[in-house]
Amino acid sequence: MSEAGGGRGCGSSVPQRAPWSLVAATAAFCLVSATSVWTAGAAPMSREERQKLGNQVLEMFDHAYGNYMEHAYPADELMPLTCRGRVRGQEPSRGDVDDALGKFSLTLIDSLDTLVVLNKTKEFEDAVRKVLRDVNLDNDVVVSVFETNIRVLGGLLGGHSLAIMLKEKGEYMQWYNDELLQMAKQLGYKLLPAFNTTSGLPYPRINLKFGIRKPEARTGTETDTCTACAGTLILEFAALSRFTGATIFEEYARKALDFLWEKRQRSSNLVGVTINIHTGDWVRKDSGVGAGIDSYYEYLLKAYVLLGDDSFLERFNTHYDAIMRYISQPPLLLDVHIHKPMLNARTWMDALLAFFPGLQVLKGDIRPAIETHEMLYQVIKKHNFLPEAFTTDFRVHWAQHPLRPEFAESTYFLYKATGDPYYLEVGKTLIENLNKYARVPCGFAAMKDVRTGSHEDRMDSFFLAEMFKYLYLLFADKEDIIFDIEDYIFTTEAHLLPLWLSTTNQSISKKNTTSEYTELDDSNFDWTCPNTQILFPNDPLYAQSIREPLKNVVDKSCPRGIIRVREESFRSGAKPPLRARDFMATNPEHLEILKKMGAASSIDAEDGLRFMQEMIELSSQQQKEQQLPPRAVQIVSHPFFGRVVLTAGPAQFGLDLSKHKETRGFVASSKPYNGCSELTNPEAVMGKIALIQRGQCMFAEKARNIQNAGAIGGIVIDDNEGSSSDTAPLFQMAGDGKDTDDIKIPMLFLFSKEGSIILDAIREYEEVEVLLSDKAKDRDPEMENEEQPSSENDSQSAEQITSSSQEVDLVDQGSPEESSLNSQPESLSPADTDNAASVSPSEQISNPMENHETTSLDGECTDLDNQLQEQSETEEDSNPNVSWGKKVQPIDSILADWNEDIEAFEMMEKDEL
Ligand code: DMJ
Repeated sequence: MSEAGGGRGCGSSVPQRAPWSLVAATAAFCLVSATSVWTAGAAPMSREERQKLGNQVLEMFDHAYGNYMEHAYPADELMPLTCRGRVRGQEPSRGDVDDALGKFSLTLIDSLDTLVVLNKTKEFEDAVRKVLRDVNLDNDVVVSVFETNIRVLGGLLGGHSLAIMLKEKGEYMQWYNDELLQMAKQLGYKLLPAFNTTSGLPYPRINLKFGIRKPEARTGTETDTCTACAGTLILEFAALSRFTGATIFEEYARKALDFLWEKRQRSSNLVGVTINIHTGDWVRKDSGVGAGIDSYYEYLLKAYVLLGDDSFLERFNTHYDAIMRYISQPPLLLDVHIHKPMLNARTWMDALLAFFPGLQVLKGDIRPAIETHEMLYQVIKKHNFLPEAFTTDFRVHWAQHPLRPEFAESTYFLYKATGDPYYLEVGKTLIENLNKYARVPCGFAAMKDVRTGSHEDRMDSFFLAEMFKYLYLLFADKEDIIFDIEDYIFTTEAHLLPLWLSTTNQSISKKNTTSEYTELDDSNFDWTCPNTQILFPNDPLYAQSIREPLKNVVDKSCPRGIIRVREESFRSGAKPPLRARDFMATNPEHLEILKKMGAASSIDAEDGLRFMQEMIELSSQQQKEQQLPPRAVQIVSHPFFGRVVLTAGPAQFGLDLSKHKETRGFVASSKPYNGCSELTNPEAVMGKIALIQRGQCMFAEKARNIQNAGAIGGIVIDDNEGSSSDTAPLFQMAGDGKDTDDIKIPMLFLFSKEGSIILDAIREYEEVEVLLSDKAKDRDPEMENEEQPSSENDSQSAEQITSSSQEVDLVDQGSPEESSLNSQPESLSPADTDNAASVSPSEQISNPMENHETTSLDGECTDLDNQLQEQSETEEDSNPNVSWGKKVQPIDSILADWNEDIEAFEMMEKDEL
């Protein structure tokens, strides 16, 4: 999400609007002046330091954008580990994530207005020319309507908005004649068939060439969409209508919003996560402010700011009231059920909700914004990045982090609102972490696992569209930007739309359906926002005083204290209800409470329902945690210096890297490469980390052979060409069923794609040193200082690796390259038959959770439980509040017993509707 840079505030000239709209638009931005008066609290940051940080952001942007343009363009995205473009269809499918890729040079379009914000006008001019020359919007590819709208339509409109601004200034873009707008219009018409439903809610996907209905379209059978997907169109569609005079776009977007509003749950005023586009029934009835809903709320408030239509404000305020009543449990924001909003639907939060403090700033509700932001910052300090999901007691629930910008966005708006230099320090930390952990020679790589620090070969376009804008703006003074940012509103993808659109082609909105609210009922919300211009100068320590009590909320997390206990319990003085995470099957009192649940009173029944839902949640959480005990292979030699971290699977034998210090050494390929017999090149692997190909014998046997040759560790590389931890689940290498205590060296497993990064590096640099560990270590600053590679050099190196990976040479009999190419024999030898496991690991253990007992031909992949049990026990030790880790069995069996009850509850809930 993003917010209105809006704010024609603080005395700037404002088009005719209702007086309140002024307040909404400027709530955040009138406060900018607070920056200069700040005298207490966090130490102020000097202009020099802010400039230094701003320059650092510019350099980082150059590194990301430059590498995309050099190595990926015209592809949609850069793959920063392999330093090439991601072309849909040419890479293993990643599922829904790929629906953003339409073969339309996504990253370039998404970056257009960032170039202008970052004062790179010349580059902007070049980029616009490239878009006009190269981009085709008519590809036979199925794309997400939501993503195409926010990234591509929004990107073109943002580019157009700033192109006309520059043209008017008279220096740049003098040749520009609305070409980006024409492309935007063309794209708008391509998206319209998606709205051909009785509800007016759009289909989630569309074929850019064939639309929805044509047989060639390969889409149009979907029945559900997410609320954000249907409710995040109005800014782009209305801007398109108002820029072009073609009213149809705004009309369609308004109709979809009207329908969602109609379908809100009337007693809670909340919306669910997914909705049936034909019937309007809620498919998922959980409700929060993060994934699936986030930008629906954002667009209601911003539609009011941009379009000046009061009904959007009333809707937003009605929802906001419900959010603050049910979902907000400061500093947490926890999903609830739309029909039973006192019931939490989850015990974890997702990273997308990090936009919400920014939206609260726009709304003018600063206190909870400060609280939630502070909580999120502490999670970041613990894990370096915000994991995709984390529990209410701040453990990692989903460890990925695709370089999302939401937290930076909220940081920027909080700084604008409070002027508190604390938020500059937060921004500085974000910059440091990005450079330290995500920067790779060819761009910035998403984190595959924040716990290990391993990377994913992915740099999403939103990283350039949003992250760099917010970070740059955070440190910039007004004069650092060539236009007045406050004349624009940010879309959810941080694209800039001019606020003057509110008075252009206004007639469009009048004939639309939205305003059934001619008379506004103003009883359900305040018509005024806290005026922070008055608030902050009077109490410069305001923000700090709100943060103070939360200082240690993550380290000293005590879930019982944080999660809301229903008000009734407090009022009656009764004991708080039993929560699933506290449940112990051996506790007679707990068993007694369980028996009572579902009995007489409705409160008991509600407790019972919640308890069961939490049990399901906890159980799947435990299983999730047991799935993946990843390890890291970090390349530490030149030119990587620890910046490339590969996700590796552990072994059930050999040195346990989670308990011992990491192992560091140069790598050498073993001969034979499969490591299934005594090595013929012991001198080459002696004292090194041996590379061995998967297959043909047991993992343990390979380990023994390389150990006997004097290797200090081993990396087994998958023989299944193209396999990758991006698309296949990691697993543990199992022993051979015998005693494996004799194996003392650490062994890790890499899928083929990650393995080839090391093999390519050897070809390029010969001496390649790696670190095997359970968590990537900080980069080696000494080595880096010795040779600080420029982004150009880095890219060059990475490019060389990439090109060499494409021309595999087969000189050496038994070399890794050869073996890997020949690893799929046409007919299987007896040994091969034994080893039919050299089918893909995903076939062997496509879901480790369900196949704990599966043994491959390698005899390799087995139950993870024991080791993971150990891990979760360790974690429990350090966190006395987490006592459920040892209760896997009881929870499972209780769940089985209760399946019937759950179904009954679900029926009951249905009937109620
Ligand atoms: C962006 O594409 C947009 O902000 C969207 O609304 C949700 N989040 C992603 C980035 O995380």
